[in-house]
Order: sequence, then structure tokens, then C-alpha cells
Amino acid sequence: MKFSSALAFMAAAGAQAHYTFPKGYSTGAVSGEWEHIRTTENRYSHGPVQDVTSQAMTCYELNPGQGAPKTLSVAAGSNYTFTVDTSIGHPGPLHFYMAKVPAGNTAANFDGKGAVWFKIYQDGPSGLGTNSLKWPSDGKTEVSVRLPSCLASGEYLLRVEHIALHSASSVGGAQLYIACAQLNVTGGSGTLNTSGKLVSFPGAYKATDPGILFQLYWPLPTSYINPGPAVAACRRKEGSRKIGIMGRWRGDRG
Ligand SMILES: *[C@@H]1O[C@H](CO)[C@@H](O)[C@H](O)[C@H]1NC(C)=O
Ligand SMILES: *[C@@H]1O[C@H](CO)[C@@H](O)[C@H](O)[C@H]1NC(C)=O
Ligand SMILES: *[C@@H]1O[C@H](CO)[C@@H](O)[C@H](O)[C@H]1NC(C)=O
Ligand SMILES: [Cu+2]
Repeated sequence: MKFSSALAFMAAAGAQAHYTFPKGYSTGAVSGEWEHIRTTENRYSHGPVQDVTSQAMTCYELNPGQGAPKTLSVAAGSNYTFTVDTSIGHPGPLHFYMAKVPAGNTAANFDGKGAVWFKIYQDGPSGLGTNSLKWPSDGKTEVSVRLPSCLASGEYLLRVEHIALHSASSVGGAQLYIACAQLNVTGGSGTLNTSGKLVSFPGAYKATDPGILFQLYWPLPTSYINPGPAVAACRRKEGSRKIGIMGRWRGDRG
């Protein structure tokens, strides 16, 4: 994309490009809307969270404390997919975090507060340093993550987060699109080591983190550093993916 058409794209990337994550599935049929995914505050507006210190950063819930009516059982090592209403209309990284529900709580009533979240996935762009930067989630109508086989079995919240960077060059300009699914993980080996990798939402991000306050267009970015902790992955023999674990993407040129 030429610089002039990049500017035209920025102007076109308006409110109509906002999105939500209302449905999900693992190996079975796609769920109904907000069935095991907590209804988000932007259910109708589709708008983003822009204050990374707000309580909305946890699960962006419309009715905190209410939970979703169902909890979906999923096998460790299988994929979980959120559907997107309508599609990932803005450029930026995709992250997935999980929180193990503490004893005495259920996925339906756990508030997700405290240093309980570990990151299981992050991605970065291709084409850094060129005028054809591309993010893996661009235009997607579904986003999937492989649930680590080394999770401990039990109930979890799975938090999807897409950070739109098209207006992120000023503080508070990044747009975060968030939702939490209530999952019951079965058959996990329980060896995942999350020591040193647990964060809270809000808390994990600052408005000035380099992956949040980011100039997407000009000068052409040559690296991207994902905000938040390193990915917590299974040991290699359990099938972890090494790509992106360091959380820094570099351009081929520049
Ligand atoms: C599972 O999700 C990953 C993304 O984490 C994706 O690359 C892969 O294609 C998915 N596998 C299936 C079978 O959908
Ligand atoms: C979670 O899965 C276990 C094992 O299949 C089952 O015993 C339990 O009832 C499930 N809990 C929920 C909330 O679905
Ligand atoms: C878990 O990770 C921490 C931090 O990297 C490390 O110090 C610790 O030895 C690990 N524990 C196990 C059981 O591997
Ligand atoms: Cu938007």
C-alpha cells in the first residue's frame, strides 16, 4: 500500500469496523450467542475498550457478576474458536489468555480479578519495514487457539483480546476488543508452568507500552513488541509452538 492509500484506509476504518465475539465452539456445533461467553458491554455498540486501566479490561462484561448461563467442556490440546461479529476489521495483534478458576468458585461466578491470567497465544505482523504490513487476524470471521495439552483439568476463563492499532499513535488510541468464554478443560496433563507469567487485567498493560502506543503507518514500523507476559507453553514434547514466544517481530528490511 502506498502512503497516500494508507491514509485513505485510516480514514475509512471507522465505527462500522468494530466487532464482538458472541459465539464459540471446540469440536462440536457452534454455540448460541452469549451462551458460554459472557455478554460484553459492547454487545450492541461493538465499540472497544480504550482505557487499559479500566475494569472493563477483565472481560468487558455488560453485567459483571452475572456470568454466562453455560460452561463449555473442551479437551486439553484441542482448539477453541470464537466467532467474530462481523469480522476483525482493524489491523493488530491477537492474544488469548486463560485464568484457572480458584477453588470455591466456578467459571460462571469467578470475577477474573487478581494475578490469575497467563497468555497462551500471541501473533505479530508480516511485512514489517515494508508498505504491506499484514496481521494474521486481518478480516477473520473466526479466531482459533489451541488449548495447551499440559493445562490442569478444571474450569477456566478464556479471554480473547484483539488490539486494533489503526489509531494507536496517541495515548488511549489503541482499541481493545475483548470477551471471555467459560470453559471446563478435560484430560489435561497438568504440567503447565505459569510461574512468573501470571498477570491481572486491568494491570498487565500500560497505555504507553510499546505494543499499545504504536505508530502503524509512518514511518514504516520495523518491529512489534506484544504487550503483556511471555506465552506460557507446554514443554516441547507436549506440542508447544515455539513461534512468537519471545513476543517480538522484526522486519526483513529496515
Ligand atoms: C487450531 O488453532 C491454530 C491457531 O492456534 C490454527 O493454526 C490451527 O489451524 C487450528 N487447527 C484446526 C484443526 O482448526
Ligand atoms: C467438567 O468436566 C468434568 C469431567 O468430565 C465433569 O465431571 C464436570 O461435571 C464438568 N463440569 C462442568 C461445570 O461442566
Ligand atoms: C517454572 O518456571 C519458573 C520460572 O521460569 C522456574 O524458576 C521453575 O523452576 C519452573 N518450575 C518447574 C517445576 O519447572
Ligand atoms: Cu472499530
